Amino acid sequence: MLHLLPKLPYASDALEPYIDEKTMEIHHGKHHQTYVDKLNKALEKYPKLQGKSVEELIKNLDLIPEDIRTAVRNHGGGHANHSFFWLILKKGVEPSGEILKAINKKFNAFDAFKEEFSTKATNIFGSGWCWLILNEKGELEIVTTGNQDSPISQGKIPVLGLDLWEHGFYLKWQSNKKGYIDNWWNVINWKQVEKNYKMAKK
Ligand code: MN3
Repeated sequence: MLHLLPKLPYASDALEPYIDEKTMEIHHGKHHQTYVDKLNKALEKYPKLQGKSVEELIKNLDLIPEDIRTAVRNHGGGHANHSFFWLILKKGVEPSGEILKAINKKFNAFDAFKEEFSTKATNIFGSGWCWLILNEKGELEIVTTGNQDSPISQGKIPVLGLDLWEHGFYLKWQSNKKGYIDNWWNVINWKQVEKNYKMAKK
C-alpha cells in the first residue's frame, strides 16, 4: 500500500489573506508530496511495513529497521504532521464547546493559552512545530518538536499544531515569523480541533 498525498479539503486560496495561495500550493503540492514520496521509497524494502498507517509507523520508531528509521522519522513524521495540519485550518470558526472549556480550565483563560502557545512557537529555533497535545496523564499541554518529529512518537496525542518551518510562511511573511503566527489564529478550524480533543480523550 502506497502512502498518498491527501487532497486539501478546501481551495488553495481559501485561507487568504492569512495564508496565501502560492504558499499553500507549494507547501502541499511540493513539500508534503516529497515527504510522501520519500516515505514510500524508504518502505520499498520492507513489504511488511507497507500495510501500516503512518501513525502506526511513527508511534514506535524503535520497531522500525535501523537502516530506514531516520527516513521514517523525518518523512513519516512530515506526512503525518502535514496531513494533520491541513485539517485544522479553516477561516471563520470560533473556539467553542468542550475544547474551549478544557483550554480555559487548563490555562485559566483563552488569551493566556494563546499567549503561551504563540511565545513557544516564536521561540522555536530552526525548523519545527508547536503543538497543543494531550499528554500521558490525559492533560492538555503545549509542547514543541524539532524538524518533523511528531508528538505521536513521544506517546502524546496532537490536538492542534502549527508548522514553523520557513517553507510554511516565508513567501508571504519573510522573516516576520510573529506576523505568521499572529495571523494563523484566524484560520484555525476549532470544530476539527474539538474533534481531535474528543478522540484523544477516548
Ligand atoms: Mn511544512
